[in-house]
Amino acid sequence: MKVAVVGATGMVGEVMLKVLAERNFPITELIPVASERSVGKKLTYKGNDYTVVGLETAVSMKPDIALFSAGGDTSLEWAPKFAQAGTTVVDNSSAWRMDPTKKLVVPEINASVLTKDDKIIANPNCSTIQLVMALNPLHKKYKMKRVVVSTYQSVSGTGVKAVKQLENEIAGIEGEMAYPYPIGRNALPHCDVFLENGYTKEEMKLAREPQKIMDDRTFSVSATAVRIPTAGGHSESVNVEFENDFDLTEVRQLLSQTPGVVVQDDLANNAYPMPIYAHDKDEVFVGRIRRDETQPNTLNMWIVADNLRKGAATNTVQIAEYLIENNLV
Ligand code: A2P
Ligand code: 11C
Repeated sequence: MKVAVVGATGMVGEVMLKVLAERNFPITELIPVASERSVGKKLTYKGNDYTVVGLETAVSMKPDIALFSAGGDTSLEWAPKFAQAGTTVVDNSSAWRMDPTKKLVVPEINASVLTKDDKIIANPNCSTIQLVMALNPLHKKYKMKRVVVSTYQSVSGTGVKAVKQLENEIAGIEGEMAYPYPIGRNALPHCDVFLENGYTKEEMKLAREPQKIMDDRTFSVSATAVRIPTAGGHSESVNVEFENDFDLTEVRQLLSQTPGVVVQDDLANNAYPMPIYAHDKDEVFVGRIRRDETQPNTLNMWIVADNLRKGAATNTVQIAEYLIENNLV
């Protein structure tokens, strides 16, 4: 496969290259793509040097697959141009996720919706992916009515500038600010931009994307998204009300049997998911599984995953793997 990585010099792009190499993705030709600023720069993949090219050049090279993570505007403008040239695009931005003509895919849940005609495929938001990975098996068994989620999100979700801001604050150095306030020793109830309804865009991604991925509008999700001074992954406190009652042992069993999910829930040994464990791993970690004692059929849990891996790069690469395995490119 001739594979373009658009945004190869960015935070997610770098992890994409790492994940492609780790998983031995069948690449015959790698095309690293970034902005004009980076054209000519060298990148290393599996010990070989590659030169970064611009978008125009990349389209003309007609890759089989293009993995995009260069921001929504780049995706809106360039994904259709690649698609027109015959390339299948898997896009990690928010540009196409809610477009009714585009599929929004977490392979463990709904890869079967993909066909040869899908030329632009959307990768969900990082905080959505880890949430639905844990919700899906429980929904199938007990049928969800309502989910209330509060997130504790890593600065790596904002990008290099935010990681640098946190590092600078820890080191006591003044520098550029990615956020309107300090992030060290702070918590910002503000991920992505504010919308007219008073929610942030990140909160609305959490409210809408799960219904599309799980192809079910009978449940609702209410979200509060918060940025905290951590770097390794996003955490989520999740309260789920089901139509049917559940058994906690069975819940743990269902989650343990779900590919890509790891239950970390041993209170006697202080074992629960944390970003420092989830960092650099592909799995979604679930713990603090307990009954909400204030109302029937309701569960509380804590979900953590590396937002740059399963939340972004790994999920994108898994979609591409599915396309190849099923002769859809
Ligand atoms: P560049 O490094 O040349 O700016 P991050 O999210 O970590 O900031 O990374 C964004 C990625 O998207 C980088 O690889 C960046 O390239 C790339 N990118 C940003 N804007 C464009 C653009 N207009 N065209 C192509 N690539 C872009
Ligand atoms: C965050 N979820 O951590 C974001 C990052 O819609 O793909 C990714 C933004 C997106 O703030």
